[in-house]
Amino acid sequence: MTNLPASLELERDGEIAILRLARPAKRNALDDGTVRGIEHFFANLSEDVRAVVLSARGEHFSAGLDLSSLTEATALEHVQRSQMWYRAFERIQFGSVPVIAALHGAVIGGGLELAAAAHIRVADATAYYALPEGRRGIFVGGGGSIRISRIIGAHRMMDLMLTGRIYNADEGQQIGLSQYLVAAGAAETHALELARRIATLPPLSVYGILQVLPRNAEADPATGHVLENLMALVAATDPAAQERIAAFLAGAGEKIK
Ligand code: 1HE
Repeated sequence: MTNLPASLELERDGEIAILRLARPAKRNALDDGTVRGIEHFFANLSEDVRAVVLSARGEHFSAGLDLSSLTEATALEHVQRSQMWYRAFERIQFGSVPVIAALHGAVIGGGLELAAAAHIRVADATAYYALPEGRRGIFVGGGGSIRISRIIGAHRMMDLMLTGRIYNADEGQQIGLSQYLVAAGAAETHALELARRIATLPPLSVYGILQVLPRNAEADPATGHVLENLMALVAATDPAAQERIAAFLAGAGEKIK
């Protein structure tokens, strides 16, 4: 893919794309060019990409919003920046492929908002999480009040923002900020292993999991049941599902254990 800013680095590993934040001298602080680049990348994914690993160069995943961008912006420019962050992160969350974030070191502010847009988060033992926005006199602006509060609960998010509390990697794992916790330095490798496994899923299953499931989690049960039912019907009649079920019944399919 062309048109990525220097702060982003792309690598391909078969059907997996690895997108890395690549501005370690600034602790991968997210400036406008980087967020625009993330939006562009996810909006223009090649059709042969089946999963994305979102990782970072250097000691830290991301120190959050590039604070230098706040110094001379008007209110309108702030609103426009937030709109850009929303577009970029929605592209991740509601795009066509699963995104696995590989976290290490600082996962702070907008960096945590970015990670929260991914479907799976793998953290290594060096990861830590903070939302210093409150203490800097600002507020989250990358959808964090929606995504992060849904992952850890609004009361925990309030604590992070009011007190400047830092969760270490173990604590982050306990409250669901990460779904996998691995040894220091192993997050990207583990994320890649998961991505390879995910890449073998039939596309209609992936569609249901990425598009229907999160919307149903917010839906009223009556609507949710109808949508679930329709999705189940569409997936089950797909040849990919029929082949897998037939293979299992013939003793040749994948076993759970
Ligand atoms: C930055 C940023 C940044 C580092 N914006 N330039 N985020 C924060 O409040 C976190 C701010 N950063 C830190 O607390 C620390 O940098 C770290 C704990 C992440 C890492 O510490 P350290 O000692 O390894 O690095 P450093 O010496 O603090 O920073 C190295 C350089 O990166 C330095 O620049 P230099 O030119 O002097 O070398 C820092 O200025 C620069 N740097 N972090 C700009 N964030 C959509 S709304 C979301 C709102 C938020 O994200 S608020 C949270 C902002």
